[in-house]
Amino acid sequence: MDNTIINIGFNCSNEYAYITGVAIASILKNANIDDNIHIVILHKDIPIYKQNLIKSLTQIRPCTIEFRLVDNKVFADYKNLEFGTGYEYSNYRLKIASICNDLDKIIFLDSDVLVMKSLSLLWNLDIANYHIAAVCDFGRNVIKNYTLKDKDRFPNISVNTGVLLCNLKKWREDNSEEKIRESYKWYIKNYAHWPDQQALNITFKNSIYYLETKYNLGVLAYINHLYDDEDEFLNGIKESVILHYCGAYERPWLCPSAFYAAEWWQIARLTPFYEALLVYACDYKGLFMIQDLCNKLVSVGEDLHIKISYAMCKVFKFLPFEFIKKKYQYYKNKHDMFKSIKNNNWHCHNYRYYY
Ligand SMILES: [Mn+2]
Repeated sequence: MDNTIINIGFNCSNEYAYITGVAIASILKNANIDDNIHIVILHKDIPIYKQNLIKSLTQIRPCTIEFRLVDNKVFADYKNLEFGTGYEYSNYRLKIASICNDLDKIIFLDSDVLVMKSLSLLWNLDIANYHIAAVCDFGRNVIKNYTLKDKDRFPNISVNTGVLLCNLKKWREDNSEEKIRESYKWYIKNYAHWPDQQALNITFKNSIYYLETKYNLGVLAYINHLYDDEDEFLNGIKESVILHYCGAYERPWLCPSAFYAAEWWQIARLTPFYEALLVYACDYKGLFMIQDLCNKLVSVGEDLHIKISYAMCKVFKFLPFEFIKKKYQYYKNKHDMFKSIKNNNWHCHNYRYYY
């Protein structure tokens, strides 16, 4: 393995700084001894004292940690309908090729990840002929149905962009940022959800290198039955490289009793902001936030699809076919979960009884 510098990028807000810090601590704790790591954090508002605390994570293991201030004005065209203004930083990854114009390649990660192993194998994959490398999205059928009438604009299998390996040299050669901007503008005119992810899927439709599931494992998505193919997750978790706490709202920093939260807190304990994270988790407002978000999730209308599929499987489950029984169980789980959300019973206090 060569010893080139592994560039790893994050976008981050002041509010998420320590959570991103835990992701960084996990990279450092689990790196190989000869990994040469450079971390770039794109931000707009992280105060110096927090930057210094995050930089002190080099005590876990030597590396370089750099903060780059991004001008929000550059993102005036990227209004995020889903989250509103103030969340522009979630789109910073759409312009990494110009913000990081000194780098030819970068692993770009969401803040809600935990890295379990060295990223050197991921880094050394040959993606010279591709713009991005990413893992298939766990709930790609939901996304596919959501945008069905425009299906030709999207790749056959869409990817989750929480873990990205980007060929920035190719982005610059092909003027990809302009294309991403066009995709984004078209998307938000027609749809609301996941605009940054969808803009990348549209733009790089024919230039995606598909990564193994182990590089982006939606642990909460799995426990909430959001995986289209649960075996995909079960195979990937055996050799997990990156855990991703997406697709659900019981994040480990809000719900320390949730699935795979213990692993996250084990890393959090290595950081100088462990106590700050503890206090944050104790804040009961976190629980209301989860309920609120769950109710919004139901309003997306996904539950209608579940309801119909569940009713159909119920009728046919007596037939002697294993796959129908499997589908029935799958939709029953989902149906029960949505029912529980509707009754407002679904947050981390009863989470452990529920599963
Ligand atoms: Mn995420």
